[in-house]
Amino acid sequence: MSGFKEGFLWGGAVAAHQLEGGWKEGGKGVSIADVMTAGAHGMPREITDGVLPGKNYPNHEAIDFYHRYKDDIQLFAEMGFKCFRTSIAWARIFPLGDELEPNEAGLQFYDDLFDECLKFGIEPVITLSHFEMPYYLVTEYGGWRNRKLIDFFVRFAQVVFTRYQHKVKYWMTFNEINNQANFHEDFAPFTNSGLKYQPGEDRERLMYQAAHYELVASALAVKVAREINSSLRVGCMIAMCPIYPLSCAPNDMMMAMNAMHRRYWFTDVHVRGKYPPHLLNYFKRRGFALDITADDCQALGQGRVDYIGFSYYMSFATKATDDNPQLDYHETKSLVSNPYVQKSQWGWQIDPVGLRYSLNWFWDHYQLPMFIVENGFGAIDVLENDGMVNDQYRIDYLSAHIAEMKKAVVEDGVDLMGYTPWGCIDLVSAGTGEMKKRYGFIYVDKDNEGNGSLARSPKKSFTWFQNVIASNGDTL
Ligand code: P53
Repeated sequence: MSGFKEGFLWGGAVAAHQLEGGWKEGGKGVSIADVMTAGAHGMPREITDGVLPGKNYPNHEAIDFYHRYKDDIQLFAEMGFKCFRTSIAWARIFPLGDELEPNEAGLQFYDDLFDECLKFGIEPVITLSHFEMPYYLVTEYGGWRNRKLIDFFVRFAQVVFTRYQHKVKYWMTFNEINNQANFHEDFAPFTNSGLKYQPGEDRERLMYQAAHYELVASALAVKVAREINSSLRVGCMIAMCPIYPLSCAPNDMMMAMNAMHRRYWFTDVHVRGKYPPHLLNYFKRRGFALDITADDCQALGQGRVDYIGFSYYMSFATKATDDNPQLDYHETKSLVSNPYVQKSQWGWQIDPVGLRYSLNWFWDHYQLPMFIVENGFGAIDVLENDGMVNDQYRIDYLSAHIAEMKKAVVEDGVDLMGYTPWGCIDLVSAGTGEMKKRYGFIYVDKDNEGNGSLARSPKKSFTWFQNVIASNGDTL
């Protein structure tokens, strides 16, 4: 007996822009993912002003799931998936984002996709906004700095909840909404919120304002979902990288606590429906006068989420320094290397125990059911002459994480709904735009430059994960 619930949601996770391709098919509008070039570790993706000639935009074709989803879902079914997490590309449904009427061809595509999943008993788990808002909302409205986005998002949510209510039960609003705690770099503010900064703008204040509008939009979406169909379950989606103190020096401990405050207050608002006092105090200390109305606060209170979806890849560590007497967290300066853990080739710290810690941290704080909707190991795979990828390193990573997840469930008693490893089929990396940072159980023949036949082939981990699911987590 493994200890995982009956009906535990084993599956895999992807996001529309990272695998669909078909960037102009079926009336789809340009999304923010369509204006990001390919980068590499240490070389950020470029965010261009529209789609420019001569640049490599890896998401335009991605792995062509748009045309190949039937074959891919068949492979997921072979692995025994109980669920499949993907996102709805907002720009397929509202190509510009501010239309009053949705695009029927886009809606039809997801009807067909969900039907194909359900045919195999695979339950779709859907993120509404996963780094792919319509680009027009950036150029015309300035992205989520604009309160009008709330209405556009809620309309989108209402349309898809209504349309798919009998096909999709589990939803999430904003993918990794807290990534933008790193507002120092250009990536997360753009992918989370469609923010591009003018010189001299206060990035931090703007991040809090955009996040506030998103949290209100999320809460209103939760409310709308309940009105449409009370059996729908809507969660938040948090990027969980727990932040440890580098030592037991008291100031290191304080620094770690402050860092956790800055990265995870988003969860407080989603779950408790109000801002934590530490953050309101921080706004005061920094002199941030934000546009937060009484109606907003009421909406937050009425749209509390049903569960906590989160991704877990790595833990972080931090320490106090003399030049930071207030122990304020700065995501690009305050993080230090943890000497007790290994790193991936992209510098991500490998820490299975951190997953058990994270599950307990969420459980202590919120006592809501949890869903691990991403976890995985981005690595360079080698296709052998016999067509096999011997990705034992991926099996080692995932089995160590599942073992810790099991301890959290069996020994610690957390309430866990499911586990969907990231990039169950190789896809375009969000962070770098590379193909060679692979996560899949299924290899896709395509390289960073866009060459390859796009043929699919199961890796060694495919059979391994099949056995994990078949044994409900007993056979690791
Ligand atoms: P890639 C940063 C830290 C943790 C998760 O990431 C992150 C990021 C952003 O790169 O993103 C999530 O592809 C995200 C997925 C993404 C996946 O993790 O950079 O939800 O879209 O692909 C893995 O290796």
